[in-house]
Amino acid sequence: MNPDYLELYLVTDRRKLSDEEFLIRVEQACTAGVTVVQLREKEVTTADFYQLALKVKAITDRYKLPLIINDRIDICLAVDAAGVHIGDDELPVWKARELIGSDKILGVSAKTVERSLIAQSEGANYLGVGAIFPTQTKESTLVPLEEVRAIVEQTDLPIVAIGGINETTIQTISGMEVSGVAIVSEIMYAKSVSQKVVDLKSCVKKMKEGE
Ligand code: TZP
Repeated sequence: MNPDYLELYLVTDRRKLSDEEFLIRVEQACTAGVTVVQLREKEVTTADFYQLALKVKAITDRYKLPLIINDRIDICLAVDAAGVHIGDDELPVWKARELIGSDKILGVSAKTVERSLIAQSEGANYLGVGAIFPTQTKESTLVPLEEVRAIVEQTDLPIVAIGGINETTIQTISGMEVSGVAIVSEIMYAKSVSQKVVDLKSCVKKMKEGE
């Protein structure tokens, strides 16, 4: 996959929003320049997830952005999303790859070099590494920055850093050679989603230039 798509990776969260407000915010983020959207839904029926995925896909299609579905391979296939992102406690990576086929994007969460190398050998296209900073969004142990560095050095896959990323914390990973950052709350619950995306994009640019 083209690692440029990982630059500013929006992971959605709908818990504090009405459906209407949620879709407006996703669309604002797409207009302002996120490079990929992951639909992440935890407490939802399959029927509702499917309907929501169709609506979000209509938005990402308009902006020619890839839509990645968190965990649910069935939903990914049902709406013909660009790919799926799986965590530690999901199917083995090779089985997920077998199910989605060779054309779809497979993202895998990894906290260690060991898990990253397995994901790489079993068919992942990119790694989501985190949480690298404390976050309220998900209960997650922190991945030390030395481990992030080791994963970057020892794998050939593009890496997206996740967890507690904002305009300040992003400076800490400057020059680390990650392909991008994945963000939930800082974008989804921003006062102005558009302005936040514009500001974060300029931070990501600096991060990639090592400033
Ligand atoms: N995986 C690791 S941390 C995290 C996920 C989904 C949540 C990141 O959320 P936020 O709000 O950007 O800190």
